[in-house]
Amino acid sequence: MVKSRRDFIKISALGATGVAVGSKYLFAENNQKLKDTPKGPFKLPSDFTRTPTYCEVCFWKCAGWVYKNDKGEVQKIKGNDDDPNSNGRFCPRGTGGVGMYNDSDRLKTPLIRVKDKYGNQTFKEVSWDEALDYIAKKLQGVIDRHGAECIALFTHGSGGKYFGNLVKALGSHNIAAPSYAQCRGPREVGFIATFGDGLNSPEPTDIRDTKCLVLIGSHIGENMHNGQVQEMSDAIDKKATIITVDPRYSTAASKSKYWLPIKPSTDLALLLSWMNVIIEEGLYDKEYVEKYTYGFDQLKEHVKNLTPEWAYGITTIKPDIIRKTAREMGHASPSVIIHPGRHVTWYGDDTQRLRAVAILNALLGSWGRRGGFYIPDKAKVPGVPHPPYPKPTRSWRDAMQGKYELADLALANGVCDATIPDPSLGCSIKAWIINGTNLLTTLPERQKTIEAINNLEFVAVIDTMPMEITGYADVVLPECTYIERYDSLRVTQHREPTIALRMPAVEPKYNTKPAFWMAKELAKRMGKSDYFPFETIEEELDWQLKQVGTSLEEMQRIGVKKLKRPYDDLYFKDGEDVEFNTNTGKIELYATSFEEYGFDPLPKYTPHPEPPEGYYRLIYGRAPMHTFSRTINNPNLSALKDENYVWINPKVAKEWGLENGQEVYLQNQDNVVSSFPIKVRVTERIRWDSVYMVHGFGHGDKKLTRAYGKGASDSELITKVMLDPIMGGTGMRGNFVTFLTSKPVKEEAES
Ligand SMILES: Nc1nc2c(c(=O)[nH]1)N[C@H]1C(S)=C(S)[C@@H](COP(=O)(O)OP(=O)(O)OC[C@H]3O[C@@H](n4cnc5c(=O)[nH]c(N)nc54)[C@H](O)[C@@H]3O)O[C@H]1N2
Ligand SMILES: Nc1nc2c(c(=O)[nH]1)N[C@H]1C(S)=C(S)[C@@H](COP(=O)(O)OP(=O)(O)OC[C@H]3O[C@@H](n4cnc5c(=O)[nH]c(N)nc54)[C@H](O)[C@@H]3O)O[C@H]1N2
Ligand code: SF4
Ligand SMILES: [Mo]
Repeated sequence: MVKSRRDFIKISALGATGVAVGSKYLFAENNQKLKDTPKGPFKLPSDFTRTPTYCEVCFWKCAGWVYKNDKGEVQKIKGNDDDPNSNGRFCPRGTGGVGMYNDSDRLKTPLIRVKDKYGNQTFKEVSWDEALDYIAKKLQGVIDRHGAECIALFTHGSGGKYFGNLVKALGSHNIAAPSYAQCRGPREVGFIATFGDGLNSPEPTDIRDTKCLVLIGSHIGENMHNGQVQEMSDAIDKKATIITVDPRYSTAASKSKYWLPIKPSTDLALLLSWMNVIIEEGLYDKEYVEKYTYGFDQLKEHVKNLTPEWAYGITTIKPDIIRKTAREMGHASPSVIIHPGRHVTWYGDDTQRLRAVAILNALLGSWGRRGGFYIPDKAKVPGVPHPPYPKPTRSWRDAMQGKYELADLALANGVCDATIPDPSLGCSIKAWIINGTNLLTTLPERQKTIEAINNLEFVAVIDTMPMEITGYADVVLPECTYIERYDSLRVTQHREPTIALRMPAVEPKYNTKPAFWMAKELAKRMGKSDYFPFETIEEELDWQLKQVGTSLEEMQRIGVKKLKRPYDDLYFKDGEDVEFNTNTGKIELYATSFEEYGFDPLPKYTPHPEPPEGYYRLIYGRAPMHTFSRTINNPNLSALKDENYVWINPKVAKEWGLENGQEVYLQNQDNVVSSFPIKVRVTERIRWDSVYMVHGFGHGDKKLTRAYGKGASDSELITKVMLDPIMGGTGMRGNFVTFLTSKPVKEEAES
């Protein structure tokens, strides 16, 4: 096996020595006076105290400080200046995170279902002991009857680490997050096939020093991933060329030299024609391609006829613009980034589209180069010692019948499939633990998710809010918010490795608890205490931190610890020999691993279904002040935006007689009608063949007093997926909608 360059990077050495402290770390004693610490850009009263945290509003995981007044009340959350993910500044959602703590609709105490099995939140309030005993008994029952392999965990968020430890200790490896097969999975697989390395998070895009940034869908500015938004703004100040490819005039498009309003679903044709121009006009980085890549001749032959004129007929982008933008990239090379995007599960051929993105970056020599992609580094913090996990004999993969072997993480949709009984496969999954993921709005094909749930013997949900998913739980465990708890250390990659601490600023409100405590209590009840060797999370964190030369006491004071990179190796050095973690040890323009598995080693364009007459493609994205469905009820953030709109081109609006602000219901190709109406926004900023809406709205639970019935849910209308044959991702942009000016009578009679 050929080693990747990153394998040679040694464990980061920490300078500081640990300060020994006792085993109790009560947060109240560790608050510091603001006057002892550096001041931020604006002044807070000097009797304010602060405690470190990292943000849980999205998964960029910015590190910051929670400030309290002299009465001990939370007042403000701000970034930590030493944190590379935030550079001391939080985005609007992170600042509004305090609303999550203050939300009066929060889950307040453990709940056990009392009647009508699924969908409705009919629960009785119970004590923690009752809830935990009940879960332990139910899980043990599943293990006794079917084996531990019939337990699955869905998770998105910090507590997943502790529930993951529990589930693995019980003997199951069915642990899936929607941030893979519903998000960045195809990108990781496409880049691993090309460079031998994925991108992970935060993506190592060297945006601040780039000369040319190409955004294909990635709507940075609405997608508020913090450091990347800041770097794009720096790049614009430094006169970088921005090229945005999007059927919608996004915020990023408005900052761009070129906006390419592509016909949706045709990006792969554009990417291939860019390769054609870059190769034909000799704009590629010849030395780099010669030294580091494999398969250039095959690629050249493959794109020979895929000219801008060919692509024009498919994408509607003029040949002249395709050539001009290709030359912009060529002239900026190697300080150019064809941005890989993040939510890339669009049309089912997503891994191949992302392969094309990776190939283009390789041709332009941007991987490992300043202004392209830097080589990230990450602190090596040892895990807690525990006995080996039992080896499962089965997993969700058995239900895939040999498909998706290139998926490097579990598929949330795969776990769902493995829950729907199939007699040919033996046992299906029988119990779900769901932590911090609102599966009904997160997974497409809601009917399938419900069908899977209906086949389960037991569902436990750990959440902070009464969301759609808690309605399907047998037991609901209320987690305290991130402002009220410790969690595992934040260890993310960046230009410099860092460690960040989250600690409680205040005691948990209501009868809520942190995930560490819940998982440990369940482990105790199920005879798995050995897997949680520390009595408290403070002891566990302190032990871990001491292994790397710091301590909980130091981290409580500084929040973020910056480590030194062991070598000066942020970029490849001129002429340096590099081995890549691929079969050939080279950057594979021609993917031998795909060939091995029977997939096209070079990406091919194939057309996708078009909307039927009177229907429009449903596309979706982000609003700067919201994260998925989790923030819609947040009092601070719903005050900024409490409903979404459906963007419609004026030509289409005229045809349908629709006006700005008018309410419509959306009906999709499978006759599914949105539960709630959505207001029309007539705008030239969207192509005539598509409509656009922000994801996360249209909540159907009345317990969410601010979010209930506001706007419409894209998730409900995504009843059809285009599966990625390579890694099983769920392409979600092949759904088409039409407009109804009133709700169909039949639907009303049912509700
Ligand atoms: N404010 C905020 N920021 C977030 C998040 C959030 O919830 N809120 N979530 C974070 C997460 S987890 C992710 S994965 C990212 C997602 O953010 P990105 O990876 O940037 O998302 P995209 O899938 O690119 O989708 C949005 C854009 O794609 C365009 N689009 C639709 N169809 C097509 C097409 O066929 N071709 C092209 N070229 N463009 C198309 C849409 O018009 C829209 O502008 O955002 C992250 N940042
Ligand atoms: N239709 C459609 N589907 C999508 C997307 C889309 O744009 N459109 N985007 C996809 C992408 S890119 C991603 S990454 C995923 C995101 O998927 P998810 O992360 O599942 O998104 P949310 O809908 O925000 O659900 C989060 C849940 O976690 C709960 N929660 C919040 N904080 C905490 C906490 O501290 N502890 C616990 N225990 N629970 C907490 C919230 O109340 C909520 O129920 O969705 C994917 N699915
Ligand atoms: S980008 Fe915003 S929401 Fe996401 S972690 Fe950072 S501050 Fe929080
Ligand atoms: Mo995502």
